[in-house]
Amino acid sequence: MKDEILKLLKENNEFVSGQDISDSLNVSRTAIWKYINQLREEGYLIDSVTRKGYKLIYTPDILTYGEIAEYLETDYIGRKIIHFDSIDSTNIKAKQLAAEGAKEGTVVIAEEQTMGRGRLGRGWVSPKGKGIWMSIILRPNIDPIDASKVTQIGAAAVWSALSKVGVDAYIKWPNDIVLNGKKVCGILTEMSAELNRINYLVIGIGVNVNINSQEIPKEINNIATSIKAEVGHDVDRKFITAEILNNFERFYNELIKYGSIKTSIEICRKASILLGREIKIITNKGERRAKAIDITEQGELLIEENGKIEKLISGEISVRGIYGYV
Ligand code: BT5
Repeated sequence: MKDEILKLLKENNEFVSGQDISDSLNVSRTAIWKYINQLREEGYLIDSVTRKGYKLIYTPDILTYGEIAEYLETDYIGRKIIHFDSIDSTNIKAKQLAAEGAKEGTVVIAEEQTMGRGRLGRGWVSPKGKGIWMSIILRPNIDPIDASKVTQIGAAAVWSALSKVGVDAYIKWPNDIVLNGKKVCGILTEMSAELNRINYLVIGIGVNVNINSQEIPKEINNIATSIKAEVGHDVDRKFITAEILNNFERFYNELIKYGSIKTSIEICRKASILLGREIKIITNKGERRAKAIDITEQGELLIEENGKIEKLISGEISVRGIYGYV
C-alpha cells in the first residue's frame, strides 16, 4: 500500500487530498497518515496541508521497490524487494530468507553493507548510498554442478545494463566487471544444495556506482574504481538496478526454460577482457600461465597451456595491465 500511495503522489505534481487517496486505493485516512510518515522516515519530503492533502516535494536516492518499479519490466525477479538502510551483508540476509522459504526472484538490497563479502572469505567495500549492493534469491531446477552458470548470467546482465547507460566495460571471467582496467563490479554466487538438487542459490551483485575516487579505500585504490570515478558524474542507481534485474530475468529464463545460457555467453565472450591473452591462473596449489582461448556454452573458461586445452569452471585469473598486475 505504501508503494501505491507513493505512486499516486508521483503521478500528481499537485496536492492530492486524503479523501482522493482513500477513495482510489480503498484505504483509511489513518492508514494513509501512517504510510506517509513511513515514507518521510525513508527520506521523502511530503507536504501536508489541511483541506488540500499531500504533495510530494522531494524523492530520496534510495533503492526501494517504490523507486525502482517504474523501470522494472520483469515478471518475478525484483517484484519483491526487501530494502535495508544498513545491513551486514545482503548475501547473508538473502540466504537466511531463502532458508525460511522466500520466493524465487526475491531481492535483498541495502544502501550500505557493514560486512560485505567477496569470495573465499574476502571483504567487499560497500559505502552508503554509493553503490548497488543486492542479492537475488533463485530456486533453479538444475544440477548443482551448473550453479556457476548463474554467475555468467549475472555478469552479462550487469555488463548490458552498464552498456545501456553508455558505460563501456569489460567482463573478466568469472565474476568481475572491469572499467578502464579496474574492478567496478563483483559477483558472489552462493548455494545450498543436496547431491543432485539445489535448495536455493543466492547471487550477490556489488556495483560501485557513485563512489568518488578519493573515497575508494587506499587498500583497493589500485584495483577498484566506480562508474562516477570514470565518467566524472553521478549516474542513476535506480535505473541501473532495474536494468540489471530486467536483463537478469531474460537471461535466467533461458536457463530454466531451455537449459541454455547462450545469450549470456555471447555477451561474456564479446565483452571478455581475457580471450586471446596470456593469463595467470592462481589456485591454492600455486600459479600457472596459460592462454585464454574461449568461454564455452557451459560458461567454462577454455585455456591452452603448452598445446594442451583445458576447461576451468571457476578460478582466480590475473592479466597483465589489469588491476595493476604487470
Ligand atoms: C567478489 O569477490 O568480487 C564478489 C563481490 C560481491 C559483492 C556483493 S555486494 C552484494 C552481495 N552481498 C555481499 O556481501 N556480497 C555481494 P572477489 O572476487 O573475491 O573480490 C573481492 C576483492 O575485491 C577484495 O579482496 C578486494 O581486493 C576487492 N574489493 C573489495 N571491495 C571492492 C569494491 N567495492 N570494488 C572493487 N573491488 C573491491
